[in-house]
Amino acid sequence: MKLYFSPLACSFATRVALYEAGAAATFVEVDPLTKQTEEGTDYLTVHPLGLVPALLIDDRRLLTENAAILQFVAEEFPRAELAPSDPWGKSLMLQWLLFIATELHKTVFVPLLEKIAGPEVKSYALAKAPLRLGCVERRLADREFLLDQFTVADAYLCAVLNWSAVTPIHLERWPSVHRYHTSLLRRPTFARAFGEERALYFRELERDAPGHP
Ligand SMILES: N[C@@H](CCC(=O)N[C@@H](CS)C(=O)NCC(=O)O)C(=O)O
Repeated sequence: MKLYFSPLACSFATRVALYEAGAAATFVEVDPLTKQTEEGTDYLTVHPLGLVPALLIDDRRLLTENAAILQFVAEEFPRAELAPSDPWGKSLMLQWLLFIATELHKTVFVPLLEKIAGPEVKSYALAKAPLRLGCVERRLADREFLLDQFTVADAYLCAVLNWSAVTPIHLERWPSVHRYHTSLLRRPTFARAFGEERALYFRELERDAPGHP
């Protein structure tokens, strides 16, 4: 399997899921600005939207959309127990994956991170944060993970919460969310993925800085 990723993007969740699963995978960096892969190819020929993650499963199958990829990894490696096995638990995990994707990732964080989004767009996104993070706060008040066990939804939520460091979202305002995020980053697979991608992220910033040849 080959994961196309950009450092500390939402593909961070897939990397963590692959580490948790003990999957044999290679990782190909995509520059989000130029859409060039580290292999020297144009990523738009892999994924027409140029978005990460994309998971090349074999020479016939390419999966896109983080929620779908995360579910695939959980199903493909059942012994890692990265998802519940009962219908209710599976549906709850899907509920959280979709909530994270649509209500947090795309509604709140993308506009805050997007360089071309103007102040009105950013205020709109910021105004959406308290209700949504409040939901997560209540969910996590008396539990370690989103569900009764660690799942790939936790990997996705962590990837999104990581972005609070570079946005005006201060997680301390939601103490259970803050505790959860801090504790996930201590988990060995997360710590490994974070350390690896953080180094690549700083290289990416340097490479894409204005004036850099
Ligand atoms: N719907 C996609 C969205 C993925 C997405 O937004 N990826 C971001 C990184 S977190 C990206 O590749 N952005 C580059 C761009 O917008 O050109 C999914 O859930 O996988």
